Amino acid sequence: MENGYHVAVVGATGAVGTRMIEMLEQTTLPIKTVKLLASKRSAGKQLPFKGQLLTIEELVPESFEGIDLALFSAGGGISKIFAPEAVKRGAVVVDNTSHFRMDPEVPLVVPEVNKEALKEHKGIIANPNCSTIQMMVALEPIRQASGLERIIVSTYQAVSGAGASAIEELKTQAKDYLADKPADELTAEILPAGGDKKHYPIAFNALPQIDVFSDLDYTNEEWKMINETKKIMSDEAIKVVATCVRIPVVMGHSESVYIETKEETSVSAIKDLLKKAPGVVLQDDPSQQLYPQALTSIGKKETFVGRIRQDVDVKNGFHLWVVSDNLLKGAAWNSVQIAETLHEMNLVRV
Ligand code: NAP
Ligand code: 12T
Repeated sequence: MENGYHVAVVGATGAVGTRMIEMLEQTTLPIKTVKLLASKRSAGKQLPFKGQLLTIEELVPESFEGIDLALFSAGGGISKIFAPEAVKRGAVVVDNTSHFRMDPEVPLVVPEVNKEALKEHKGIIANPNCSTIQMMVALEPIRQASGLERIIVSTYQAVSGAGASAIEELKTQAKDYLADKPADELTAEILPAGGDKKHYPIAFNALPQIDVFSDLDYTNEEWKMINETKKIMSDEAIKVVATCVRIPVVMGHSESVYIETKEETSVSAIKDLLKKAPGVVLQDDPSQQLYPQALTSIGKKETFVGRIRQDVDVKNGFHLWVVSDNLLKGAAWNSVQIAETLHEMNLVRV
């Protein structure tokens, strides 16, 4: 790096990519140039960056000549092919897709939790799943203080996690429904999962399927939460189970999280921990009806935690409500924060 990095954003026109550009406008990272990459369809279009218009280029292997840092968010298939091409040309890759996450050679990082894992990188660092990230930020301080025996999580996920076209699908269905179109005539082509056989309306609905079905009738999104938690917390023994549900919210994932700690603790001890925890904002005052909400999380980098209660039967059992902007801490901000952390640790090198 000579007084600034040459940065590339892959998938710059997408729901995540556009928020990455916004995070790069705000970052403390020294940046010399930004290159925006997408498909042929977008080549030649322009997007603003710090008051200038940058022209989008078609992604090709040579796009990475002279690039120091590449942020990928254009789908797993694109990362599989092009992340190694970027590394070959000397770039460090932060990948937002699920493609490399469980590769033992690839660190899976939430900076508040396991930034030390960055030291082992061999060119590619994986950004965890959005639902996993916010849960890790909320639970790591509790794990450090009291240990974690098990986690049972149910998610209430926004459509923006499934991309810009899923946001459009919800808006169109909502408009049609409010214009008295019968529910069974709403057009559904994307959700619950782009690659699956059947599609159902998300407007005025709740769909207990995110990504496709896999082993034991859990969905891939549920397996991601299970497997990524064990990897990030470096604890294969931690019991984790998830039910992932899509709801008709545009932005902000909400989660009902039940935990059992290894050691005895209390609601007030947990609240004290979370008040000081990095990346966490405690919003917990039932007397004022204060609790985290998807709408108020939009545009914020933090993870919001509230509704903290002791279980009524299990001594070491606690319930929490955890909310974050899925496109920021869940994707774009965590990636740029990883890049900032790599810079601070002098690790922006292959
Ligand atoms: P999106 O809104 O559909 O955007 C997709 C982006 O990928 C667009 O910029 C698109 O460019 C680009 N792209 C598609 N095909 C391409 C190709 N052949 N070559 C180059 N670029 C191509 O999707 P999104 O929500 O931003 O998500 C993108 C990816 O990020 C997802 O597939 C997922 O793997 C990952 N993601 C991760 C998380 C997380 O939990 N951390 C959350 C959401 C998404 P065009 O405009 O030119 O088509
Ligand atoms: N299917 O990067 O649909 O693992 O909300 C993130 C979000 C996959 C991922 C979603 C998904 C990922 C979604």
